[in-house]
Amino acid sequence: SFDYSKYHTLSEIYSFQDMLVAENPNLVSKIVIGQSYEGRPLNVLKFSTGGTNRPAIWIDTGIHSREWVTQASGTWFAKKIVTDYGTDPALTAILNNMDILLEIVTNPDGFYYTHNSNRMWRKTRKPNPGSSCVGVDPNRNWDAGFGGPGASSSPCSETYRGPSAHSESEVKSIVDFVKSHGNIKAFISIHSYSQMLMYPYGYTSTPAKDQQKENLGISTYHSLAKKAITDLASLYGTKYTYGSIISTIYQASGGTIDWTYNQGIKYSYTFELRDTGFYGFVLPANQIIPTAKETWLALMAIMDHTYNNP
Ligand code: 0X9
Ligand code: ZN
Repeated sequence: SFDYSKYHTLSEIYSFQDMLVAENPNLVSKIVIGQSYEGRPLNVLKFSTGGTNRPAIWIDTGIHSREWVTQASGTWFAKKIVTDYGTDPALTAILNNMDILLEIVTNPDGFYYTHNSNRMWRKTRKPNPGSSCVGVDPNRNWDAGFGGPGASSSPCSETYRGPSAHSESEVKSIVDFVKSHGNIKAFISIHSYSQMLMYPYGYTSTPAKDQQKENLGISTYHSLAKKAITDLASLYGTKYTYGSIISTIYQASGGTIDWTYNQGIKYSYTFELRDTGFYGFVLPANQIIPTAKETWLALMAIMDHTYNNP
């Protein structure tokens, strides 16, 4: 009944999450990790076949609210996990040993605002004292090079870092969850657009330790990204570039995966999904399912590698 080929409102996605839990109680549960500035729940779907505090893979979509193909893909991933468990051997093996944690609407206040006021809203919706401009960039607010180049100190900027690291509830709730969980092995943060797959760092050009580690002459980090985008392209030929954030897109400080990597989560990756700018953030709905399907192949490559090389 849920139409994956259409964009959905916040309340429709909240209902979808509750329906998925209700229909698959032995596999899916909902964790509320906090609430947004405007008081909305920050929901994480937990896919688990049992155990206690199993090693986990984290996936988030929609931290930038206008990147609608990401939340739409997130709902498709949720359904795909439920469908493939027990039939796809690779996913089944992963879920028999690990949990998958999926936050589909990581910035619900912004997402609500994109539906009701301004389709191009990116930031949180917290007012900035002393300014008429609203919101903080939740991908500049993490305590990793916070305040450095590649973020703005101006509340009116689209890349405003905020008054302090983790000032945004939407960020702090994930920080607290990741720290208290303590067993997250892969952290994948999904944005759009640009068709890129990146790994740390964004705040510095100093290579991440795992980029330097050589394995038969090629860094595992780099070669896993290459495998993931090769698998992605195998479906429809969609071309991705890949590499560290700073060398692939631009310098960005206070970003999500730089923080998770510095917490010890080796498989920290970030995607920029379709397209390369023709439609940009306003990707037509007929590209949702193709985007989700091809991205799933890349996610499986990363998840399978994490499972086999924890
Ligand atoms: O500027 C950003 O935050 C990212 N691009 S976006 O168009 N999605 O806003 C690029 C920063 C690199 N880090 C991640 N993609 N997480
Ligand atoms: Zn983004």
